[in-house]
Amino acid sequence: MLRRLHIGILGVLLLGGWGLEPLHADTGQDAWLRYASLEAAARAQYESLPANLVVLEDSPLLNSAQGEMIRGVKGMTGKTLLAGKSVQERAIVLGTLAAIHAAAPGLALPSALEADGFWLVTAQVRGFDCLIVTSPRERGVLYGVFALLSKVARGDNVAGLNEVRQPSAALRWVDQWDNLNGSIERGYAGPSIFFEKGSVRADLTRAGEYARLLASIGINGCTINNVNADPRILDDGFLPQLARVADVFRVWGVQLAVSVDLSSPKVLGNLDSFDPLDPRVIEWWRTKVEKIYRQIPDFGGFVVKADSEGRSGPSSYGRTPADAANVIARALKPHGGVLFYRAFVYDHHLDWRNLKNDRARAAYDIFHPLDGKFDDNVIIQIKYGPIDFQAREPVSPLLGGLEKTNEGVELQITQEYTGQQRHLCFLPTMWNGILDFDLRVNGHTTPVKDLVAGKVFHRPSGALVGVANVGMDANWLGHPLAMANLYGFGRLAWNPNLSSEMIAEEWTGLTFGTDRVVVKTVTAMLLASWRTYENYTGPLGAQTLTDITGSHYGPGIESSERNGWGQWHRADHEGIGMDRTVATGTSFAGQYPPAIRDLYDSIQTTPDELLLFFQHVPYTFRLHSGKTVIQYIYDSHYEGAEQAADFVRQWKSLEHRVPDELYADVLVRLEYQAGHAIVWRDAICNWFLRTSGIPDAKGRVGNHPDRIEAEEMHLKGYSVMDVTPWENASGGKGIECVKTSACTASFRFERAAGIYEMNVQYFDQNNGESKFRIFVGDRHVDEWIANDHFPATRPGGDSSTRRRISGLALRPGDEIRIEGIPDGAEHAPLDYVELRASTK
Ligand code: GCV
Repeated sequence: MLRRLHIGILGVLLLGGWGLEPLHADTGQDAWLRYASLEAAARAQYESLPANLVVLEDSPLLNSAQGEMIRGVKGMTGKTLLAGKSVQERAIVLGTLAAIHAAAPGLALPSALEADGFWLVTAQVRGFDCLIVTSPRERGVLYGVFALLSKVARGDNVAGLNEVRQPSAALRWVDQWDNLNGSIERGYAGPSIFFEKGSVRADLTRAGEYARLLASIGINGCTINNVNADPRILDDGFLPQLARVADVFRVWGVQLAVSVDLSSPKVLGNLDSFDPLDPRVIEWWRTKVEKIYRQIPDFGGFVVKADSEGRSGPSSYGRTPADAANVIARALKPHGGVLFYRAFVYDHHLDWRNLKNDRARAAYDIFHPLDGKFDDNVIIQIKYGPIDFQAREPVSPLLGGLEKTNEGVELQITQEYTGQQRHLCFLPTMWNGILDFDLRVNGHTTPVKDLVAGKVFHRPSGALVGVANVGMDANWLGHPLAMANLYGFGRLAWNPNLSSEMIAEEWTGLTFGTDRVVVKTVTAMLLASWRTYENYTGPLGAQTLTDITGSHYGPGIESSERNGWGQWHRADHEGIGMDRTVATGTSFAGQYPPAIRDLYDSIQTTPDELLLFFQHVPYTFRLHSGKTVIQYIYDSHYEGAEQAADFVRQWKSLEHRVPDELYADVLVRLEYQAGHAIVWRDAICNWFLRTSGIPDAKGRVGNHPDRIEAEEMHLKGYSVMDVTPWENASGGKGIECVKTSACTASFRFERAAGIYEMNVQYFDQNNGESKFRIFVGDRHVDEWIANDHFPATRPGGDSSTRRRISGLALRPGDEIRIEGIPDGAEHAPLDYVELRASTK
């Protein structure tokens, strides 16, 4: 999390000097359910809403629906609805179809409404004009209430409503990767809301609030623990704790599920085997599941990660994933539970020297031959791409490779490879492309959204699963704008036909209110952000060129190469890309239905954005755009960094239009992102320049006239260090203060007198809190403590960050001095200083 406010001298003056009323504090806890008071004009149109609320049945879920309706209307209009049990006058009426039918027998109900779907309609009940929210099930009524409130919050007309909404897929789940000790794998927003020190938290308030948020976007299941599952989750003693979570979920219609480890019968059950076909193992699963349902009657089911990244699996006994999945699914079946078996199964010890090896092939190679062998309550959970949540991947061919098996797509809300919630990256834009992608199975129109809804092959189940990883941070995901991804996932899981534009606008309106300038600006930023992130990180489908074996955060271009993990881009001095064609490559392209295979198999037809995923080409290869690959790499990285800088400018236009704390919080993050985009840009451009030997036609790469390298300054106490990999520091080097308690680095300013912006590029590790002080001559102009939390214990691309000092008056001959005071293992490391004449 970024917790320091980078507000330079001018920034401080501006913030303090505007004299406008600060907008009220907003921690982000209520997310898109703020129910903020509507402006007078917007409120006027809801004057005619009935003053009464009738809930026809009594149940915990309908109580939630009732409470939500009252809370929402009160917050937005100031009116308190009068609750009742029967219609005596005009009312908002909530009830299942059966109850509505009993209350208004003459009303023709929509026949096609299923399960979680709902109907919002204005109709007469007992002779009174009512606004009815109904569904076959109570959960659908709750969804209807949220939909109605969302309309009001966004100023939609609710007079004369007649709207049926039906979810596309039956199962719309989120997975949390929470560990029992309270940490979260790939979580970027504080500790778990479910677990603490090996147990379920005593206080589950946040878990309940999370369930409410999930319900508001139609999510009906949540797996609360890491797919790298701790077997103790199934310990008999743990089940009552799980039941407590189920209790806080139930009132919001969210079913509890857990990830399980396949070796549990052995590790936990003291058997000498976990062979899925061993009768004792079968019995163990049966008994365990029975015990769960005795305590949690509406338990959702299990998620299994097996034979993957070191997890135990059926291969230990020569069994297939179908053998393993069915045994557990049969235990769940009598209780109505489902089993998600993840297709993320691959060998991470591949021989990288063998050019035919390809991790991308694994899911299809393993699961396609098993099509039809899985029981009906098994869903194969397939990551959207064949690798692993990269910023750009083709759609997994397995999504088109199962006709007699249920399947679900797994999307990643937590931004593991897309900036870890320090960078703005709105993912529904990418998800639209995935869900709309037509795999042409059997030569027909078969978009992913229909395949995963089970519509194409008339499967009993279909699913969209999002890995969410919210944490205890008040605003759930760390970056205030990251919640657009959770919201967007839920909306797309319900209706995959929604466009990212619609989602962005909806979310912005709900989160920030209806100020058109705010909605327009934030929506534009969100919509540009995924492509921007891709631009300054990984080009042309080469995948995110990040530190694959470590943090998955900053640049780490060669980390993917010469190891068994198989995320290779195979860049050398001549060219780049994985040859995955049928004729000369790994044949991965051949896993797609013919029309798509042909598209990706030919270098002429492979879309530019995926070129390097499918083809190995020389740097001089010309894209469809006419640009060479190498020039595209340079240009896209410069464009990306420029776009990231533009987010700062766009956000600044919203000062005093969004709450002050939120404004400042987002600004800090966007400024950091703009700086980190430069770190990415330079690392990648410099690496490709050195590797290819081909200069940037625009002369930018390697030329930084405004930069003063720290290693070239006058050093007192500081020593020069090599940074590895070299491309993650300007010039491959930085300076560190190792031997003394304080060091200085100084240089003379020799440019024209004027007002300058100075960026100090330094490294902020998480194993110390160094202090920096800046002087111009005797003038103390700034100081700060390097106490951000980046995933780094040494200087490099993960820890590289910048401090901006604006409005700095400089004259030729001035001495600029940086004083570094090390702390712990962080040696006040510095990379460079950049001075730009201020445009103001
Ligand atoms: C939970 C990637 C992530 C792992 C994750 C794994 C998975 O490899 O880096 O943290 O494990 O995917 O999806 O199982």
